[in-house]
Amino acid sequence: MEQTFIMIKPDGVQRGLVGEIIGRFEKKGFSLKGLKLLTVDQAFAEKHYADLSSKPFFNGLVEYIISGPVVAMVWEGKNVVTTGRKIIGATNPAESAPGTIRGDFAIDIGRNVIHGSDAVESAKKEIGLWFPEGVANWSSSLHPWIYE
Ligand code: RTP
Repeated sequence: MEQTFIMIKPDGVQRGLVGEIIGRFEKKGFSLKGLKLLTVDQAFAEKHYADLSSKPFFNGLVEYIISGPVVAMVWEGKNVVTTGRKIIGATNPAESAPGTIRGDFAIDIGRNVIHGSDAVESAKKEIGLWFPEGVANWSSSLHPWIYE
């Protein structure tokens, strides 16, 4: 089954949105496979966002991600990468639809509350980076009520 990496950014943690965000993924029917609260250092944040290192906002982005604890998660389910991005909403909250996490809880692109992997391959890479110890191996007993 497909997995994605989801991170509640420091602003999401500081604003008390952790329960709300976890609830949205849970209620959709996805399974939580990994979960931890941690503060990352500059080198780690730069590695996570390595693809964006040439962007003008890169330094500010790294500062933002290391500014406080984040919640790192692995969620599993059919099409969870694409559907997770839909639940999160467009990168710029000015364009995120109401009903999405960013559409409901964010205003500025540089404080957009949450990260989600953008493809299955990047999800694998990010899960390996954030969860080198591996993730839980369990299967929800609700599967027959969620999947046809
Ligand atoms: P994320 O990786 O956080 O899920 O976001 P994304 O794929 O939707 O967007 P991406 O282009 O990968 O950008 C990563 C994060 O960088 C910040 N950003 N700031 N100031 C700006 O123009 C700008 N553009 C992007 C955002 O926090 C974005 O989520």
